[in-house]
Amino acid sequence: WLTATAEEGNNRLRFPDCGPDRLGFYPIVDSCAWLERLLPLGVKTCQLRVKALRGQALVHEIRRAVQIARQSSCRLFINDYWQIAIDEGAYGVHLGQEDLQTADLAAIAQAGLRLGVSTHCYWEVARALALRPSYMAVGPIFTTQTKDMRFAPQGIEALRRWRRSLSYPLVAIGGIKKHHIATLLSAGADSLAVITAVTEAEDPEAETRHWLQRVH
Ligand code: TZP
Ligand code: MG
Repeated sequence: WLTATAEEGNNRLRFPDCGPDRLGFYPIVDSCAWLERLLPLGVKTCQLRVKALRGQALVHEIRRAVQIARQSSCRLFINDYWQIAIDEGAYGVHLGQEDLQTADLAAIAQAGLRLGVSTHCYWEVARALALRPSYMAVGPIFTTQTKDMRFAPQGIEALRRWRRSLSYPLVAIGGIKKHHIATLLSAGADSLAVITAVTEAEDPEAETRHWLQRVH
């Protein structure tokens, strides 16, 4: 499978890059209501990660998310639902390793959507590399309660190591809080992706402003 993917990657598939600006602060949210709160503050990279909707409700949510993101010139990545992301003209798609086995990667590339890929260990990075994605997410950097993880935290050292050998934009994810910002940026992260740091903050707007000032 890896060989087939590599051939596709080398001969055919081309995922656009994410432009000259670093992806920077990258909140991951589960609804348009969150996008409406955060994007007007100046968030320029975001992910819609919906787990609770199906059918038409899901399509409508993604459609509206794409519109909201366009109004704020925000690079919106849709988690998992690559076909709806294509149909609705999203900026990009974010896929986990399991999704890579079923998603139509050629269709995503042909539609001109960016591809972000989750990686949790050496082998997953190797597999992702064959696809030449628009960015690679590396995680979990720290322990996270947000997602059931069968992988141990990789720590800052892993990020530093990947930075030395990879020229891809690297998105650090997993258990990241404000006090990690400086260390992760100096370890070479181009972007810091967070869920609970923002969604469970006492004042998510103030929290977002803080992250935006420090991560870009
Ligand atoms: N992928 C790796 S860790 C993670 C995902 C989706 C969860 C990140 O959430 P939090 O709350 O920022 O740890
Ligand atoms: Mg997935």
